[in-house]
Amino acid sequence: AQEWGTAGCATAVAHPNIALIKYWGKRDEHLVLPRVDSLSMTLDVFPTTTRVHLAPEAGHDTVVLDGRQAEGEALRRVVAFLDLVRERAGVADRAVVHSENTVPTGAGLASSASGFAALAVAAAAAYGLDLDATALSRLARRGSGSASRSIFGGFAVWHAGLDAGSAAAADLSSHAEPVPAADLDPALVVAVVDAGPKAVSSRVAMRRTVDTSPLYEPWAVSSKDDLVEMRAALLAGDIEAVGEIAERNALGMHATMLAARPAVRYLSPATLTVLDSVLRLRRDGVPAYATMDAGPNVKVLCRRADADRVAEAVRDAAPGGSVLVAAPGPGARLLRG
Ligand code: 2P0
Repeated sequence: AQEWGTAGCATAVAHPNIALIKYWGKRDEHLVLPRVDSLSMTLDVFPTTTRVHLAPEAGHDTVVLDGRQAEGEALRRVVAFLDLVRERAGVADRAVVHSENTVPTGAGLASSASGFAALAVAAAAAYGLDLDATALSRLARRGSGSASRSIFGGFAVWHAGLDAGSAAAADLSSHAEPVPAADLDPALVVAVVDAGPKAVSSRVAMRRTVDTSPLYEPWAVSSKDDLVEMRAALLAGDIEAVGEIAERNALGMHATMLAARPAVRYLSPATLTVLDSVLRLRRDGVPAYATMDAGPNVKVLCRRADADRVAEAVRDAAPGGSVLVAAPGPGARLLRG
């Protein structure tokens, strides 16, 4: 086994995060600069473990995802990311990357967030870059926007960053950081109603939404207010306010996609059935609030004390799916060995 943090080889683990204020839309595709600030909770489930070791003799990078050699777009994205790390480190060596996901890839459960957060931490260490969490967040962002938030545990806000000035200034200013929160003791009940890959990638969908949806700008504007209110609700430990803001922000994001031309619709009949069950829970006095990402699956925010009841209601609503209960999880970190 390698020593911890030994240059040349490193292994890191990262968890997915679920946005309560969504990232949707880029203002710079190359630098992965978003149009809006976003805020998320990192989960304690579905970690990705990634090992990077340098292969000085090799003429190309090798990327193995869940035991299968990556090709096409998936390979291209990892190689482009490693190129960025190599450029910073001044080391030209190719690498071998092994990554194991425990989340269904492409199902709107943010495997790219845990994936690029783990890759950023492992690759930086393997190439001998000494980066703090802010710099790792900035680096992870270049792989996938939402990965910037998975560098941190618990609640994190990803700053869209400066608009004026140079590209370098914008790049420097766009990273995540932890968000202060009172003890909410939250749970996130994840209802996987469809674990298959999505029809339209979030990258393509957000581009089309920004380019063609008449609802995009109004949502982006209201999202700023949502973020201000969300920060206050987190500080106050007000889970009902946190949930209400998260739910309306997510529904608004989906509205922007539905209004895109052609429409992007990730919500399925099973999604709506689960949303109905969440409404019924609220009518019965259980604070439970839904959020959905670039897929049909539903994540329900509630108090940890109510999680079993919420999970049962969601399971009854979507009998074909799988349901699990997540809690706030840790930030990305290096592993020994
Ligand atoms: C989010 N999503 O805030 C939003 C909500 C999906 C819906 O971040 O193009 O995979 O790699 O920067 O991070 C999914 O987008 O997109 C995402 P890229 P990413 O979690």
